[in-house]
Amino acid sequence: MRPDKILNLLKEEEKRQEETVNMVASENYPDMRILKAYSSIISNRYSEGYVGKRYYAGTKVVDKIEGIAVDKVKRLFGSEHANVQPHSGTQANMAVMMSILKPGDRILSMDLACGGHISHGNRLSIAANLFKTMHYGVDKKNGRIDYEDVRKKAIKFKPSLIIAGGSSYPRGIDFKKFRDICDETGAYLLCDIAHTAGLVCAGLHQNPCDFADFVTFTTHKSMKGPRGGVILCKDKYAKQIDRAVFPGTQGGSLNSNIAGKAICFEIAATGRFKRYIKRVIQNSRILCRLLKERGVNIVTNGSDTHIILISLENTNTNGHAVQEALEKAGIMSNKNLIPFDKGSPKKPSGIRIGTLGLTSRGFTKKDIHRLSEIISYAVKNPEDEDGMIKRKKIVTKICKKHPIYKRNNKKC
Ligand code: DSN
Repeated sequence: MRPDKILNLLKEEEKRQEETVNMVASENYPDMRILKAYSSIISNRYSEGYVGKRYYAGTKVVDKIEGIAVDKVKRLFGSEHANVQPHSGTQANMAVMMSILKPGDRILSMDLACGGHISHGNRLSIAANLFKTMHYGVDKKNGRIDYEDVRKKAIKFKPSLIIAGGSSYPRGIDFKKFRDICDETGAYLLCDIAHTAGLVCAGLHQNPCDFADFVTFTTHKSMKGPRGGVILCKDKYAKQIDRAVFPGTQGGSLNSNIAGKAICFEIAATGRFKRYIKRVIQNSRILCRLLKERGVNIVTNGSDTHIILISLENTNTNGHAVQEALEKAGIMSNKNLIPFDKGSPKKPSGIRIGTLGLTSRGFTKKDIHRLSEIISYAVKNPEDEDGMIKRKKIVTKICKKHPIYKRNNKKC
């Protein structure tokens, strides 16, 4: 194989991204300057260790970049300490667990089907081999976290760590209530804001740094940055967190990602970013309303974030079939479990969509209106291949109006 083959495939992917709508709730388009930093020569360097304490020579510039990233993210969230080296959100969560728990300790976290995350001690994660996990769920009537149930489970299970947050919970989370439960039961509190970190920066979600012992997040979702994870914590945990990341659970840091993170944190502090997040939430609410008007069921009956979880319960289809139908129309989404799902992870009863990417591209209300027609058609007629292919023309036309990178990503 010639290396050109891969470069050509990258061009093919660029075309695919430009011509389709990415409604995967965990993905976004970073600023071009971030992409540039991300694929730069700084990735040639090893820099194991931390700023001023490296195991390699020639890390003067790397130190400056990581120092800027750490300072900026601390200021952004009002945190005492930050570690910007985790390669991903899962790595960040693992490092927090390894920093404070011993094998056999207990974790209380949100059930995956109710919106949690695999890395929160789900039976499929490595954490499940080391720690005992109990999950809390949501209220069957409204799909929202039942804080009294979390409290009762914490009193009974006596966990060392309680985790708030996840990857498909569409509503805001009351971290203060989690803090109170942790104080009552003596547990550490980890808030995983992988999805909502950008909303926190924009002041449109409660800031967990006011309540949590540890906060983890990823930089590539609502933060609109490079792929990667971050851990925030109080100074008193700084040493053990840093040790748990390197050398505990990771080797050399990805300097190019850290350079991208530094730019991402700079942008996230601007008024333009705040306005972008506001539009993300507005678009999510508009889309929820339009889908409901077209008879589509939404878990929790709406959203406070960019995440919309469509329920296919009581229909004769499943998330896999709808995901495939939407892809034929040029809309990317992902099948997802919903609370109390009777299906399986491969054929769950939900489909998760989000408004981060389309808002970055500047989709208008009219565009969202058209998308709502296509999504509701796919939910009701996933087998109609011709119908979906016909609708792809509409999607391609909308996409052409809103290129991702042609304007140097000047528009947020
Ligand atoms: N895979 C991410 C998501 O889709 O939310 C979480 O790790």
